[in-house]
Amino acid sequence: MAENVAAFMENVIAKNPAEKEFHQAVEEVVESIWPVLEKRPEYRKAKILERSVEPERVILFRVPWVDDKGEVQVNKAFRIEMSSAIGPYKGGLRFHPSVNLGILKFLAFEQVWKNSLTTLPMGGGKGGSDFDPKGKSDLEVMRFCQSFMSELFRHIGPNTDVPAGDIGVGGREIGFLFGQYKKLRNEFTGVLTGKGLNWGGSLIRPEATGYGAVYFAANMLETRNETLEGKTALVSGSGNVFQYTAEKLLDLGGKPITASDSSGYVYDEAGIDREKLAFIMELKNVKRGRIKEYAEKYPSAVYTPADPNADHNPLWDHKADCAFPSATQNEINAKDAANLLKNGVYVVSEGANMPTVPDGVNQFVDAKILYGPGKAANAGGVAVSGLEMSQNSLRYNWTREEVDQKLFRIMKDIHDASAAAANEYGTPDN
Ligand code: NDP
Ligand code: 2IT
Repeated sequence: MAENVAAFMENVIAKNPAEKEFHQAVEEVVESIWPVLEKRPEYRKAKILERSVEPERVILFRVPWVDDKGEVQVNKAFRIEMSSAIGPYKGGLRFHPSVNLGILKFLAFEQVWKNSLTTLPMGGGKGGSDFDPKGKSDLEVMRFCQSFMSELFRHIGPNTDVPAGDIGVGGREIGFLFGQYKKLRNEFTGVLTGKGLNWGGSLIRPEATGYGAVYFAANMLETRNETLEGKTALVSGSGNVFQYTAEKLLDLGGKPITASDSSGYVYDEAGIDREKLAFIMELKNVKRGRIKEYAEKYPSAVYTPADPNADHNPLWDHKADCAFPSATQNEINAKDAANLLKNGVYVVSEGANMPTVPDGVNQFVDAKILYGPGKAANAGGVAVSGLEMSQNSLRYNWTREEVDQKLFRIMKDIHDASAAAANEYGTPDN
């Protein structure tokens, strides 16, 4: 049995070569829970940690589909069923060309811990494909989703495994997937979350991850008797998590000043107000355009194209109070973290999964800023997915206010439980 974190990680790396994001996610968790294991030898004896890094099941399948030119395309697809210890496997689907086994295993592993933090009865899983929805027509996306579900349907179910959205999978994709599942099984059931309202979806699910990340930041600020009123925020991404982070920041008197996509970012010193946010929502959700168009529409904004050879991301190099990384993993490197601290940022609430490299996390912790790691700060999305499952089981719909209040309460409880654990294990204020 491994005697320490380094020995445990050596084994994980040897058994799972070439899965660097998975190694990173596991090491972060193992480091932070090692003090608990030292106090609870029965967990070590039962090899809880060793079990937690091996998925219960991995499904790997091909997705053939026909593009608009009549050509056959073939994609790789996966579902990682990581843990069903406390409920059905639960977690999103990611459609992005970078998707591979290691990335989905990191996400599935993190999902297990995140889902347990919500206190709702959900195990953990993640899936997806290297399919790139960008530039595809609605009909191409539909044909891909139907073919994807033609295999996945036999592995999932409302009491077995309940997928949802993630990068590249939003309401449109969930609709196509749900329709195909319903057809193949002849069953109208809560097998996916993030569904449209007419198909058993929950109010506030689209908003939940972004709202939750902002509620988590507000909870952290409250420990210093502060609020988000008047605070400026660097926010990355321009998809689901970005949009509702920006909306809730505006609700609470904050001022988002950046937005990005994989091509570049915009800096708008005047602030992204409600009208500008509505423009981004239309641009990204309907027109499926690029964030550059924001700077063409609003002269107060400056657009900077992404430079793949740069050693840092200039989005994180502006004066601000808060940062909400909401795009993807490892988007804040060590230099970015140093820039954030240099520019006065003292609240970091992670909407994305694992957006900060380990060196960056250490810098935040050492600087004693208010830092909310993804598994806690972005649990609002899956929490409302859990509430969508409850409503589906009840065959009943709660109001916006009811769901929002439950989300607010869950985020506060996660914050308070994390703070209490930090106190108990000798790192108060962490
Ligand atoms: P979306 O697909 O809606 O938006 C993703 C945004 O991030 C887009 O602006 C996209 O730009 C940008 N992005 C994606 N990949 C990269 C990359 N490699 N480099 C630079 N920019 C990139 O996804 P979500 O908003 O749903 O997800 C964002 C993050 O939040 C992810 O880390 C996801 O795992 C996490 N998350 C999502 C939850 C949810 O409920 N949706 C819940 C919890 C966490 P482009 O369009 O150019 O690719
Ligand atoms: O990373 C995540 O928590 C999500 N993409 C949401 C998962 C879910 O099942 O709602």
